[in-house]
Amino acid sequence: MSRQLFATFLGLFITFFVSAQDNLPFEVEEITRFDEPWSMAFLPDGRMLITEKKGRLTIVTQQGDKSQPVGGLPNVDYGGQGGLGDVALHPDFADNRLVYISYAEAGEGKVRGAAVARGTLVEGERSAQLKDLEVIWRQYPKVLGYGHYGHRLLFDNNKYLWISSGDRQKFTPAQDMQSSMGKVLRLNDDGSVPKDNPFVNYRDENPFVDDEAIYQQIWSVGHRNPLGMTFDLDGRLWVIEMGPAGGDELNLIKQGANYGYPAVSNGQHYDGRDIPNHDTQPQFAAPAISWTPVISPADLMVYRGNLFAGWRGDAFAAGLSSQGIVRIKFDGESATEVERYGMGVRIRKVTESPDGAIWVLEDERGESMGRLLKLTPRPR
Ligand SMILES: [Ca+2]
Repeated sequence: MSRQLFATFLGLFITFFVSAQDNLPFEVEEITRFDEPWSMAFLPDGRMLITEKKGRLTIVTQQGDKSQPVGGLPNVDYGGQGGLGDVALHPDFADNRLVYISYAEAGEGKVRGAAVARGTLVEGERSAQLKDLEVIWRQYPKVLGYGHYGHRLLFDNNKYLWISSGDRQKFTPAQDMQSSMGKVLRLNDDGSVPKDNPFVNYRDENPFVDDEAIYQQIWSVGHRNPLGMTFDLDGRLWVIEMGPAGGDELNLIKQGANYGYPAVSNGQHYDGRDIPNHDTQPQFAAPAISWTPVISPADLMVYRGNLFAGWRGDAFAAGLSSQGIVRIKFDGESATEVERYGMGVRIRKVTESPDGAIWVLEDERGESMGRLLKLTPRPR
């Protein structure tokens, strides 16, 4: 390409990018940058814990000052979609300093699976570490491949830990009660099983099922790659998942329900094989929203603040292939996409600081490539 042509393209690109940003209803401020950041959680003092897929956990101030990497983390199995994943604080973090992380863990041979560990965040003058790290959950079974770990973490007000567990691109395990793949799980904060989980007594009617430690964890069945989990203001649990070719889904999660994958989907397999649509088999819970073309949802949060007038209670989905943020409005048990904000880059994570600003991580690989952005209302 000639330099002149290149300059023309660059000019067009800048014009497009600047005008696109001008149309956004918020100011976008770059705070700092990371290498493949995956998730973040706000500490009570307003600083953030931020994960990077290669295995780094960092404490970051809202001005962008980074700590040394937090010590005591496990070896993560970095590759494909795997690596260090989510980070969440125990609801009583202010008292117990417990931090939960999810990550891809290598097994014997070439198999691997998601795992969740917790440790106590201990901060010295110049360093911090997760002390007494303890693995409290392992995706079962470990399988070949690098995809669809899921492993989003969420605590509710009753201190239950919710884990979204992807199908690891193996399809049928999402319907198998002897696998934790392709499920939404509910655990106690130490990884044990709550006695009122919906499938605690599953073996009474299914005597061939032998591994009670697995099916008792399950809250809902038939998910593909659920990457976003959030509660709405009324306490309903919503999960957003990547569909196959077409058919990304937002699902209202109900105890014991089956969301159909891979028996039904509004998308089709990547090799072109058809999957029956959701409406052909009403025994499976249908999505509240189904997206074709896909948005590739990587995260979901319900906005609880007041800084953005009129957005309280709305959900925001982070979009990878859609390179933006999707705003969703709820009406009881139904949901509608109301607006989409083009960011020009794959968005991995969207969350909220205690003051109501919206914080975003870009899904970009390479040292200092993925930006941490702070969004605040544009003055009118
Ligand atoms: Ca479904």
